Amino acid sequence: MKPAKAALTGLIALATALAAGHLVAAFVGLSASPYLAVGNAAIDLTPSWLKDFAVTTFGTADKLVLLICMGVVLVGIGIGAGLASRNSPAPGTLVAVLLGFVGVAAVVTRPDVGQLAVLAPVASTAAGVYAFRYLHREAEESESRRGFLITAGLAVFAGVAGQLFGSRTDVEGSRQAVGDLTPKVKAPEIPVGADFVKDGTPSFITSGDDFYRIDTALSVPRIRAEEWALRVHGMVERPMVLTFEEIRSRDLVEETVTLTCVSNEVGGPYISTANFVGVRIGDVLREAGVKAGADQLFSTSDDGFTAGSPLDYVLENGLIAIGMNGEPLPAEHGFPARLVVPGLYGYVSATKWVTDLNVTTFAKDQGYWIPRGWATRAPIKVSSRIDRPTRMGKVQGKAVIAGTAWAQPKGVAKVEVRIDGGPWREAQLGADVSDTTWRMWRVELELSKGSHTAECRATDKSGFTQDQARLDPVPDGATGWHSVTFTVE
Ligand SMILES: Nc1nc2c(c(=O)[nH]1)N[C@H]1C(S)=C(S)[C@@H](COP(=O)(O)O)O[C@H]1N2
Ligand SMILES: [Mo]
Repeated sequence: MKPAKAALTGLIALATALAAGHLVAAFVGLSASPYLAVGNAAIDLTPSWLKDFAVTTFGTADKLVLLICMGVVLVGIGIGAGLASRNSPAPGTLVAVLLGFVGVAAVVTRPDVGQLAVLAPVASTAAGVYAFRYLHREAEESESRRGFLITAGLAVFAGVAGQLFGSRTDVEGSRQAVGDLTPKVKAPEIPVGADFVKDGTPSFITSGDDFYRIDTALSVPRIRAEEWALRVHGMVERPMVLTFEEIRSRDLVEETVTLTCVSNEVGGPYISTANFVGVRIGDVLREAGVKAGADQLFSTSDDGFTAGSPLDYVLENGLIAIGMNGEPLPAEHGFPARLVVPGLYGYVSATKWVTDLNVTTFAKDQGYWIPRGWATRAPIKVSSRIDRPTRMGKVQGKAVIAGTAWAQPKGVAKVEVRIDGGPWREAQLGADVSDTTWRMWRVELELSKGSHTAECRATDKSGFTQDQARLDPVPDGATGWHSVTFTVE
């Protein structure tokens, strides 16, 4: 068999296998699709250093990079298997079966799919083996390309059909049907002068589209509010199951909260602010009746992600949120419901697509990131960031330095700026909105022409000034003063 034909045999068989798996997954749960399941398993198994490298290098595109890398590896395997089978179909068949095992293993270890899910990788393996052996025979017996074209066509059809059926869960329709979420207690209006957008800070409230997104999900969980429920159980007197309607018909409160990711490097972008609407976690837990001895609220997402928060803290702070900026939560940010706890980094508190609240102990249960090297307790550290000038940026005439500072839940009391290691100067602060949100700042300086370095540091309302020592995000959040070098022209 010609090498080109042999390679094509492997490639088309592989595409057929993946497409067949994707099509079956559309009916048993899209995350059972072998490609996505292997990707998700890879994310869960990735050693922390590699994950940190991926996040630092690719930011939130890390998952796209993973899918592309997997694609490249698979194309390599497909071509390799085809070439190895020039004399006999046995090697390619073996490769198909081995890949099938990987798919089955990835799917059965997914926490977010039912028992039927295994049908997807099984169908995938069967289709792969069958297609490969069929194409191999065609290639040996005839010069015609018909068999190849038909198989490739079927693969494309199955893949597209799977994608269409799999995403048919009408999340948008369900969001629309939720309609207005009118809080009984509204968050105070954001006063003018809360941000300095003209000077380069972000706007005080981040829109849903601009809100940073961090999660381990390769495909956004698609859940309709009508089918969703929240289970509250564990060390409680009265376990409960709350439907979406039951939550929304309670007295809703609105809070302006700045969410912060522990992976944020000094000066990094993983921080945003929104008006969240929901019910207080404490109200629900008190109704369930927390038993003595419990110290952790362990929340689980529909996709298996888990987070553990200090129970005493969430009894007083935080929401089971169903709304964001006047609308139901966007799908990427947790629709139908998520937790939002001001003052704790997202990985120990902000579970999106939350379906389960377990009142337990830190000794008994560990959240997703804890065995991966991150701290069990992770209150947000006082920090500040220079937004303008940007690194290596140019400033004409008078220099305005502007940025952001945060110290949830204590609140920011002061931000200082110094130039070229000189004396600290106090910056003008934006209007004080809430201790659970960030605070913008600006300072105007006359600087000589040439290169300068600005540094900033924030002090919280208890008088604590952020640490100068540069620490990495692992294990419990970065520290250090952000510094930016720029040129005055
Ligand atoms: N289900 C789920 N919830 C999650 C995560 C996740 O990976 N899966 N990541 C957490 C982390 S690390 C952060 S910082 C916040 C980010 O919330 P956002 O994407 O709405 O900004 O969500 C938290 N909730
Ligand atoms: Mo995070």
